[in-house]
Amino acid sequence: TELSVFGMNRKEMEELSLPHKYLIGADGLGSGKNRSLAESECQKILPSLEKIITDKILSCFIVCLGGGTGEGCIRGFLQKSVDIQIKVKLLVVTLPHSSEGLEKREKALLLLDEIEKLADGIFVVDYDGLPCSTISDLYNEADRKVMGFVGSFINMIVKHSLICFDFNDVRSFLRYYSDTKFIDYFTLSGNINYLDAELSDLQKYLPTKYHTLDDISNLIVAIHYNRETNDDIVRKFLDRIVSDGIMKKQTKDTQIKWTMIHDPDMEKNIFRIDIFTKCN
Ligand SMILES: Nc1nc2c(ncn2[C@@H]2O[C@H](COP(=O)(O)OP(=O)(O)OP(=O)(O)O)[C@@H](O)[C@H]2O)c(=O)[nH]1
Ligand SMILES: [Mg+2]
Repeated sequence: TELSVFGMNRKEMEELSLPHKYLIGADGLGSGKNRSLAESECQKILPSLEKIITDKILSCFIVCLGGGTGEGCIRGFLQKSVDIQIKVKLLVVTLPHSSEGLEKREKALLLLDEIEKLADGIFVVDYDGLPCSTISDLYNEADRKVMGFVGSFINMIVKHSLICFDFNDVRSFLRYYSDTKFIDYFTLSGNINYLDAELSDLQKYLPTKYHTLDDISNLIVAIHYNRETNDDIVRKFLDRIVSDGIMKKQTKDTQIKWTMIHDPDMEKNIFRIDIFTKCN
């Protein structure tokens, strides 16, 4: 995997200790909150983007909507990846908080609507839905959510999985049996007893604002654990949580895929369950 960052503000970019940084625009002074300036400057960086993504099977674009640079560039970036036929184009966006201005939010939602068709899967972090009392708490929580989702989704593809689960499973999760491109995600970790109790009420974790358990078309369950975990415990986990727990709760039309991933940094006998869903 490779992480690249694009921006128009030289000072902000200098603060990032990352190897692959691309400055958009000649002066490095930012967009001046001007989306159309960013849009035209963005055209000049597209050859660099093409070089980065051209041999990749998946491209994930992360953008905070609400300002000039991100909003001005995201359409051009996605269009380029459509043009060069990237197999999976994932889009992660944050939506500005109402307190930043209702007009800003409206503009961001409108843009999201317009670029939806260019992506294969979309994960949204809506700042209005985060229970935080200060802006810096909000940004930290949003950062955590973005990193959690992206880390978990990409790991599913790049890490060796113990069950026959591969890139095409992810692709079919994104493409089929669903009318929407929007992905929901939640994660839980703990020992068997904790997970057993929590998962008895799956509904509690699914954002009911968007859907209920009945209209879920598609579900991926990624289980992370340390393979040093006692075999009996793994067996008990699979019987109780996977066979009886999660699987039994799906409706008959739900497509479910699951995978198990070894994580040497995890404590023994602890499991982490990441659940990705899409709805009808
Ligand atoms: N998670 C997170 N979100 C941020 C942070 N800073 C800003 N945001 C959000 O990102 C949105 C866009 O940031 P801006 O700086 O306005 O936009 P930009 O894309 O950098 O473009 P410019 O207008 O050129 O600065 C804001 O409206 C905030 O909602 C941060 O540090 N963390
Ligand atoms: Mg900015």
